[in-house]
Amino acid sequence: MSKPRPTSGPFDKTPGWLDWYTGPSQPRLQLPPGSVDAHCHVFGPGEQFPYAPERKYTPCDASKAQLFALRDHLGFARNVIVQATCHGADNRALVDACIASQGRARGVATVKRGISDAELQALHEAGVRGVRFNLVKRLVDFTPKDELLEIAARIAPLGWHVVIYFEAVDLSELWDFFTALPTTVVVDHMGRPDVSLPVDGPQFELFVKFMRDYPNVWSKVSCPERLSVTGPRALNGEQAAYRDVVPFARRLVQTFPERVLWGTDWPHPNLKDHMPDDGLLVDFIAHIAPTPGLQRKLLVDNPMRLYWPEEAA
Ligand code: 0GY
Repeated sequence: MSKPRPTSGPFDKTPGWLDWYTGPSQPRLQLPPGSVDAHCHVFGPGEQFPYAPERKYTPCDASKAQLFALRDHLGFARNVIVQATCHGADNRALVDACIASQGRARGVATVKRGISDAELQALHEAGVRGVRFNLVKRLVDFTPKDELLEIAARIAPLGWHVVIYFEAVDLSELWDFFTALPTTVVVDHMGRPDVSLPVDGPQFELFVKFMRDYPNVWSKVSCPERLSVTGPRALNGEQAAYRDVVPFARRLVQTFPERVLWGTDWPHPNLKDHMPDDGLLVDFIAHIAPTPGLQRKLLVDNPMRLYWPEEAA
């Protein structure tokens, strides 16, 4: 059962905001030891880490302590915390969470072209290993591509990568920009395919081609709750949730087993229809990565190689 969650400080939640799920179930899927939740966020708390003036939504608070409690409950060992647009390019909440994790969280930040080398170095020391270019028009104002390419060139020598978030219909237009990036490139949520279209149709084939032709491109096979059209939802013990998303995610996991990542996306910004039970979301993994070997790559080997290479096997 979910109960209303507050936003602290001088903020009011966006009307209709869905709060993260209270009391997630214990996953039935036994995660491999050392599993990484490679896509999640912290929100505020607003009174300590104010939301950015340019934000397109105001969430309920979702603190580092709440994130770490979920990590432990679900059976993950580590987190990759991704800067959410409600914090703009102010990475203080992310940095605070990474430092507090004592090495159990890495970060993906949002930076502007004016950032200094010393600021980049401080982010690195806190645990940041990538920057996020969010190109979803409802979430951010437009940033010129030359500015993003300049940022990519600045972060490449640090060994960082670029995380890109975009809608499937925009991939062809963004192709030349994406393929010019000099680093590993990690796509959020499979590039948001329309899962009511065929998994072997032109839209998803273009995404598969992107990964096939560019070995530096990885994908998160996350967010079935965002992509699903026909469900069923991960609620009330449902063990076969989001069936319409399974063929898409499974295709990527089986075709590119070394370049896929998975994350909860907790606390699930901007969901409109329902808030999933995070324990059941973990159970979804068994459908898209059906063998222990694939699960180990998806949840341990791949994220460790990207975010903790000094510890990777
Ligand atoms: C996600 C998805 C969304 C939001 C953001 O940074 C963000 O605000 O990424 C979304 O609204 O689809 O990955 O958290």
